[in-house]
Amino acid sequence: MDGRDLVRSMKMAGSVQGMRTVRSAWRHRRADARALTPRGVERARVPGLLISGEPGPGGGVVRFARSQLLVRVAVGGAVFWSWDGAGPLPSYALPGDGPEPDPRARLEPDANGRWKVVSERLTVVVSRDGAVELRTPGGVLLRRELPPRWWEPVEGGEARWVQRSELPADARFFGLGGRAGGPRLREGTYGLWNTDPGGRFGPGDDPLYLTMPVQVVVSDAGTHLAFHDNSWSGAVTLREGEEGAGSGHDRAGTCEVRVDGGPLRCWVVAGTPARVLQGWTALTGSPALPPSWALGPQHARWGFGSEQEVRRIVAGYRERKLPLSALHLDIDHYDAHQVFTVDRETFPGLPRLAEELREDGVRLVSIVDPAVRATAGNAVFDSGLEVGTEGAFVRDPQGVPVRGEVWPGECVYPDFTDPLVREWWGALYEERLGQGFAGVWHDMNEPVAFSAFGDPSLPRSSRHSLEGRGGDHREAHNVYALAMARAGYEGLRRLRPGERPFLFSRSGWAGMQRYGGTWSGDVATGWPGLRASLALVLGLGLCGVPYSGPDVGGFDGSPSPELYLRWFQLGSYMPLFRTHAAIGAGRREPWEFGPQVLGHARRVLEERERMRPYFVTLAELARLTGAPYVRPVWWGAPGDRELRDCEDAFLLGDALLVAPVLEEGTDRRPVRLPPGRWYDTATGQAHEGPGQAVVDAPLSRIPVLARAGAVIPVRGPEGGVELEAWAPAAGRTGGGLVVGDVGDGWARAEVERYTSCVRSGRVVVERDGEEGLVPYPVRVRGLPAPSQR
Ligand code: MIG
Repeated sequence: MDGRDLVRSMKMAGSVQGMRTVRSAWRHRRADARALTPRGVERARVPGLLISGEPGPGGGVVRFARSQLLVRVAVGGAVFWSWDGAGPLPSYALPGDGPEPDPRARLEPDANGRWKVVSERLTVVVSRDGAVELRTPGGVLLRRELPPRWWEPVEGGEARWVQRSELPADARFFGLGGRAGGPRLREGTYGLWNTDPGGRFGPGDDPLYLTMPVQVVVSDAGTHLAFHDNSWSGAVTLREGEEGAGSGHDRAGTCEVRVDGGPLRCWVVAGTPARVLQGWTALTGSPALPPSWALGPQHARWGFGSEQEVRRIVAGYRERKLPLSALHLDIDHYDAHQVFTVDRETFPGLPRLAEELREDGVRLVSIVDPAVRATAGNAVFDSGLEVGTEGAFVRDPQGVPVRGEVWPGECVYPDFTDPLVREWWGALYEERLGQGFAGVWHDMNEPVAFSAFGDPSLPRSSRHSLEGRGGDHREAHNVYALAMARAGYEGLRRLRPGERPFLFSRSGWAGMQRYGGTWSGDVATGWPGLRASLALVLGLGLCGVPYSGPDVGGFDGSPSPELYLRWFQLGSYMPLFRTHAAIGAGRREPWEFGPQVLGHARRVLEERERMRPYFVTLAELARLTGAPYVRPVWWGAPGDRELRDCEDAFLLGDALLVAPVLEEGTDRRPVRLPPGRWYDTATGQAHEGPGQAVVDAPLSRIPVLARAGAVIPVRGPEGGVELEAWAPAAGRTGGGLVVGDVGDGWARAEVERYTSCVRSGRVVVERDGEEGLVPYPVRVRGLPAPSQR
């Protein structure tokens, strides 16, 4: 037992469920002890010396004494390499068959006994001992993979492996999925095993719900993303390098990926940050476009408890004229916590309630947990037993369904890695739609089995279909939620083909964005939790999952009015803007913190609604290009080291720089500015970047700066779109993109492009094409510089 275990077992001790979690933990431990043979004696292996090279599609194969290396450049520029003959498939990250090899890239010998593959964006150089270098077309080193090392059990079984790499001394690491300690990942070891930390988490907790072996590395040499396509448990150890101040004695940054089994294969995408994310989404799929209402303010609570309470809350928003787009029902509305049921006593007329709210412009969203209570008479359990020849549930090596303790009691777990199970599960969402829900919120899908000690999930020996290949939980665990998301997304599409599904999920893996978004999970209430929630959204966005947001106010306890307000202000610039809290935690409605907070919160909600056209535009751009709505400040200037180290601000699209207040008692704060002129949107004051500015941050607002020249679509006072144009700096031009709101269907809006410039002292906005005519009112902000007037 480690410290976390101890806390967990103390929390549970005494209750009936506590007793059961102790029993369940022992049962899972025994199951693994029986089924998973200890690794015993292992033999280490390295590739050995290079023997020959053989060109093939997009690159070729380099043979070594004890392994072989496949290098393949894909169309689009991503580079794939693997050891021991692994190909890109099968993969849960890639939709379909993955990209085709680029026929122009070819393996060739170089003068020094090495082999190389030259492509447009990357040159791969393979040395005689099996080190693999990735260089820019100009020859600058981005990453050097040292020869890998395997440990193979002499008695047979999966080989573990480790891959060490060296990175430029100035490199900074980001990503690895959702990490509370980010956004910049400092020296440390980050687990690769989706985990419910239990109850709540802070910046020191790792791993969390949504891990992925995706690292984004930024250095003077360039930006790249490396993805080790392997879902087994593992860990990544990072160490930033150190520069020898011109002495020539730089210490390289290092990265070590250790995995407990499965293929050693990697994709690398390089270029500007925008190119990297575009390449990554080309590889793993476009982000699902949320329906427009999912870009409005949302509210949730574990424990609304009854229809009356739901009505009271929604009326509270209406009476105070606070915009609200969606309300979420948590597990307390289920009958005895069983998924796809409704407690008829407390929620007797859910479809009617949903309809009423709908008329008020409020959608209902339902939580969906994967675990199914294992009792005959529970319709979901009964129908699951009939799926295929062996039923829908994950089984142990003897073929008996694996049980775990979750909210409904003793449960079984659908095996979402089986296509038949996905189809069955997807069809169950019909019940949710029938109850009037407009979207779903996947929870507990790491998956969780309450456990007094050890891993709070399924035994690693549990069997999974893995698309018919067969395998165990060691391989399936990290893709469990991804496969559940696929089941839900495809089910909703089949059931309601005319509407874009709204789905977000606590756990997931590389490629998650194809089906929906995610959220912070149970972020601890407190100032560190506020910071962690920004880290999560930034990191996930860089891993290709653009739609996410925190539990505004934090999950547990009661935030101070100040903390609540600062969280509310930050959350309002995140794609998913949702207040939420645990059962028993304090309230999170904006009017529960006194009249002053209510007044400021109303302004925040109104501003979010005013910004809706911009969010709609950012959502479509994320779908098209993979660029997240919320971006690190170095997005457009990765060569600026100060920006790389800035963790307390972010860009919202190209136009806005948001500098949230992350500390108590602040009314002014410094902001690190990217190059160019930035206007404080509240005061209109101009600041010149790159550099630092100090801006006002009174309780009523957080600083938001607009890039000079930006053209931003906003909602006008009459409800239609208008363009907010910020004066370009002297001698400069600017612009912006606008994507219309097509509602909740599949129609595609055109991407309109606008430019801004100053002519005879006036700011002029024109549309590209259409003879320059702008179909919206334009409001100019920020004054042209005196020299231009
Ligand atoms: O074990 O459904 O992260 O948002 O309110 C807790 C109850 C289960 C965890 C989720 C949280 C949700 C809660 N769930």
